[in-house]
Amino acid sequence: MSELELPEDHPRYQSLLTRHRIEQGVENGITSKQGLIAEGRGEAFDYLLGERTIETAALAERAGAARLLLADQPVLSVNGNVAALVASEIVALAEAVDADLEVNLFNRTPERMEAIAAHLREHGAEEVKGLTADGRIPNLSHERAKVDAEGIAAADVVLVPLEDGDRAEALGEMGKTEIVIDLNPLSRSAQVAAIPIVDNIIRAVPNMTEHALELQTADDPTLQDIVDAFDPKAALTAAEAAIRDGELD
Ligand code: PTJ
Repeated sequence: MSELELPEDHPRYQSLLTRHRIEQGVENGITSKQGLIAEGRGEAFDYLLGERTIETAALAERAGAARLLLADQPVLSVNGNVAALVASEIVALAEAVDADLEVNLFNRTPERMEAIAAHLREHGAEEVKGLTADGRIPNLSHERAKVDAEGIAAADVVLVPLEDGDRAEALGEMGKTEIVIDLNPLSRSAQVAAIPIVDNIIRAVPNMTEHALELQTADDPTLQDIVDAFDPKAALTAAEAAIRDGELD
């Protein structure tokens, strides 16, 4: 079935679309098989959240957009799930905040690196980092430590969607300001983030772009006020409460 054939009036349309994109991602050598498992876990949290952007996530998305606009060298990290789910949307966000895109994989293989970079270019990316791999994240073993010296290694602010907890912690130890998109508010990635966004990436990235476009002409103190007003601990507590106690329609 192609994306166009999915029944838009189906009550679980968004979830069907997401599954379809991830499945295609695996078939096209973009997403890892583990990415399918990660998606299943994310879906369960999203179901309990009511498949909507809760109020604190909306605030996080606005703060995340403001933080990216304030950054000197922002980088958006792209893995196999991100590329399959929101390729054109992440390219649009990179443009809106003037950030670099870097392919950065947990299960790194040259074939997947190339496939994801090509996929992003097909969706409008002009430059894709990650293939040079001349930098390292300290205290991480093997392939998952590889980054570009001019990309994530040099960045001050990094957007890390659906990130493995170990790497999120290691990036934090490098002094990076991390904006994490993760549907699990208890994950280590969300816990170490300066700005944790507990929302589905398919909603979070377009929302951030919308905020970024609206805030593009704002001055630095205005952007800083938006960032300072955001409370990461309160946002995580609210997300956990919504998941545990939320009413399903
Ligand atoms: O492409 P690679 O090799 O870099 O691998 C990517 C995955 C995602 C497989 C890898 O980073 C991984 O194993 O991640 P984890 O540890 O399973 O963490 C993924 C997190 O993302 C989990 O907490 C999920 O709940 C969450 N998640 C899954 N799907 C979504 C999501 N969060 C937001 N939106 C989603 N659609």
